[in-house]
Amino acid sequence: MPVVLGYWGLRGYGEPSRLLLRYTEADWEDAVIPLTQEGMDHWFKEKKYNLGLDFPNLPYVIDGDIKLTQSVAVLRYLGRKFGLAPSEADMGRADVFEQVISDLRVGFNKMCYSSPDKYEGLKTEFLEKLPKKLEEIANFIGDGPYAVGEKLTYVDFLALEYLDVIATFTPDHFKSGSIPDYIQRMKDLPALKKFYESEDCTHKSYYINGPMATWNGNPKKE
Ligand SMILES: N[C@@H](CCC(=O)N[C@@H](CS)C(=O)NCC(=O)O)C(=O)O
Repeated sequence: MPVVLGYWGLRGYGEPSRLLLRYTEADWEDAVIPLTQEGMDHWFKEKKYNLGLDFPNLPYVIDGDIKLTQSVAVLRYLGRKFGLAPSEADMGRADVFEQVISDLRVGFNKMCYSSPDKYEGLKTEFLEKLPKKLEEIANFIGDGPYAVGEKLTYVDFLALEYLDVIATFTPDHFKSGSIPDYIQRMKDLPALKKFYESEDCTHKSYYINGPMATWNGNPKKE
């Protein structure tokens, strides 16, 4: 039975797990819930409470009897399953990095999902604080090649996606240095390269955030 990953037809909080699964080339099902009225009704009225999830939400992963939600818990589970967990010695640094990248995305989303009247103020604040945060992340990654050193781990898929999203929002902050090198190194991993370069790469059509967000990353508008 393939691993099933359920999430909306957008990048959002589900994409790091999708990237990890694409990297493994495992047998997995991308259970996409379309962003249509029908898709949303189907999720909220029929599916959400009938999958046996303890805390019904999106994204979810179902792997046989294992049924999990919470995007980072899902990603960690997949990391352990596919040999992408950090070593015991690197676990502390991986945990810190995971939280740093998650905080960055939460702050970014607060701005993106703010009402249009608050958006510009929050954007100015976000962009003012960003260089320091990126400098710390760049120093942490250093020459890598991966976030916690030689071994590729699940936190790299979180960082790849969330840094790439912020680079889409503000490309000027990602012109050179160890972060763009790191993003490119990840994108060049064979299975990921195939995905990013494919004709039907979902990043060419998927919104980054929900369409209702003030900044939703609609690729057709970028
Ligand atoms: N902390 C949760 C947040 C999950 C969440 O907010 N999911 C949103 C999309 S990003 C959703 O639409 N969930 C579907 C629902 O509420 O049924 C996580 O990281 O997974």
